[in-house]
Amino acid sequence: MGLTITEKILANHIKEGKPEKGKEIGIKIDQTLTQDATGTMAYLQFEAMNVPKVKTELSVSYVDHNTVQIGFENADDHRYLKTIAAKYGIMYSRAGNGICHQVHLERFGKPGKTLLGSDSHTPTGGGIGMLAIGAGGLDVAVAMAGGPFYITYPKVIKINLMGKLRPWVSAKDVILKVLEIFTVKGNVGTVFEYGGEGVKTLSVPDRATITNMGAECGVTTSVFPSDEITKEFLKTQGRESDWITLSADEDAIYDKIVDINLSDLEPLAATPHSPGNIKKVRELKGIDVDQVCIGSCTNSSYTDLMTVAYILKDKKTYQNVSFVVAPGSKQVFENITINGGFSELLSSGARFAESACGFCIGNSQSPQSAGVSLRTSNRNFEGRSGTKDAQVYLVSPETAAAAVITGKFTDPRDLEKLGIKYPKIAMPKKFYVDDSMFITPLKDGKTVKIYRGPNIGEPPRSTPMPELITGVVTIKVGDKITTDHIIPAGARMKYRSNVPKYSEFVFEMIDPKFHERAKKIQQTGKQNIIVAGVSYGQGSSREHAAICPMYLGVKAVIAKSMERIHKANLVNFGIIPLTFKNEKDYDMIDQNDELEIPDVHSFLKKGKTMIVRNKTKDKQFEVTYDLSEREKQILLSGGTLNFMGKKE
Ligand code: MIC
Ligand code: SF4
Repeated sequence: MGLTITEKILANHIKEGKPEKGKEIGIKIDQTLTQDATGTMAYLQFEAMNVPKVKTELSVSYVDHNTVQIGFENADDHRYLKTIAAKYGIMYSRAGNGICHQVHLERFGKPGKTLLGSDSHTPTGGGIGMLAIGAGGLDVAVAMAGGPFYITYPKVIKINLMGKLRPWVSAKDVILKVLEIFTVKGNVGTVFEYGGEGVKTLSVPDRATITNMGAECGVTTSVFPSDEITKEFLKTQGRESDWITLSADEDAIYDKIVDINLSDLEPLAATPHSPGNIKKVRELKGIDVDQVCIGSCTNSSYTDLMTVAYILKDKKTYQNVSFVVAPGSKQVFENITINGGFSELLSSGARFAESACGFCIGNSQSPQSAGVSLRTSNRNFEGRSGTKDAQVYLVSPETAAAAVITGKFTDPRDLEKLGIKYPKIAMPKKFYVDDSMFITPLKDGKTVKIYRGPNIGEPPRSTPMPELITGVVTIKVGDKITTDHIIPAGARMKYRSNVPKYSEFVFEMIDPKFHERAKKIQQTGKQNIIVAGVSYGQGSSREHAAICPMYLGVKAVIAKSMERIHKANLVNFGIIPLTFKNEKDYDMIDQNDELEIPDVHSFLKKGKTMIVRNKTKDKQFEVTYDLSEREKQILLSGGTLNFMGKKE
């Protein structure tokens, strides 16, 4: 029987468990990446594991999220990360070198390898044929210490690409189409594997744009074959020797095959406030635009920026538009400069931001009140831009460029009427490469002294799971609550290394009083319980969406359904993830209801369901849990760090 690409890579990496769909397996991780916002906590946890050096083939620590440096916190964290990297054998990518996913694709991604990253967009690496997965920082720390990474053996859906994109339609439109088909929920435990003739028409940056935003569908990862195009890309980076050929067997069996004809696609946009709200750009025609931001790990490559530069050649930014460009990496920045793109963009009126996450995470360039912002990034959750009532649309670089010229939502194909031809940008034969912003770790880092600024605290630990959870529903939220809702990034992100301070902002956007209420309940000795609708914990891998609630005494989340990374993070920090057996029971719970979950240990050991008593309503209902034996043990021990301590 033939194998899919996913099955081939997994077969080479499986360490525990059997390749049976839906069952937990442990895989060997070849490479890891962290970024600073999740990395500080990940390395604090790694330190607690007492391992002298990372055990992976390659681990890279990127600084790209918290680079605004208002106050001492960011810079102190950077210095901590730098000393950790030197001591433990980790490659350090300094602030200014670029966004982790873009840089990793350029300099380190290798087809056929596994990559685990403490960032949900790690699947960007799937564009080069890696099995690249996003996870919480603690899971990445475990992988750096040589432990396996656990996933559910996935279903594999083939996305069969046919035809060829027409001018003005690009990779972003392909992934927006995928989002229209699969939506942002219900895809947990699945890998999207791209195949078909159309694959040959897409460059590695195109493919990476597509795999990057697979994260928005909630899949485990997305992967493209490694072919001649992959080889060409590696050549441009002087890394041809990293190439291997990798494709699915002709007779590979997929759980489902979905056809997309690239020739039929047209410019699309994700409308506020979800990457899954897809509309055709022509349906949005004429909406006034206040801001256009080009960049982020989704669309900040050389070809993206050069395309925009050529569209804007001799044009000026419309006077009501603020036009921001953040090249994805120093390499992109340098190469668009060498090839004239930088000066074109500058002369058109672009405001250049540093090669970092910046606007995408809302720690700069927040739009005006109720402003319409067109962005080439991947998430448009409410408030993520830093302006709660901003209307953020996700679009291709071509659609973004059209709005820069006209000041309105414009189908980029209409630019032809203005005499603008579609620029087909080729990649240079060889990129100008300067790796001086990396710091290679010392061979022996034993004597390196770790720097810890005042912002860095001890990583908090959870407590063992009680036999009886006596709790209060501290908050009841609706469907599709993202980790941005649970714990905001943006201006608050600088407190990532300081959990007591950061915890003050849990659910800030939905209910700023949550923190006070949770603290009060915690002081009475009761547990806090979160009740939620479908797809709870969408979006980022940020484990603070579990750590901070844990710190405030949350012991259980009861939801209609939950997203993969967030669920794993809850387990890692000793919070039990439960789902309603009967979704209707959600309706009979209110905030402040007193709940009791008895016999937790015996239920966890025996069965698949638990009873929850609603003391306030004098009713009871059943909840289920989908937890492996390992996860149950972790919960009983009070989180992964306690569990690992016990095993030793
Ligand atoms: C994001 O895009 O939401 C982030 C910020 O990159 C997060 C990581 C974080 O919160 O630090 C992610 O995608 O995992
Ligand atoms: Fe950075 Fe945005 Fe990419 Fe997250 S999605 S890694 S914040 S650029």
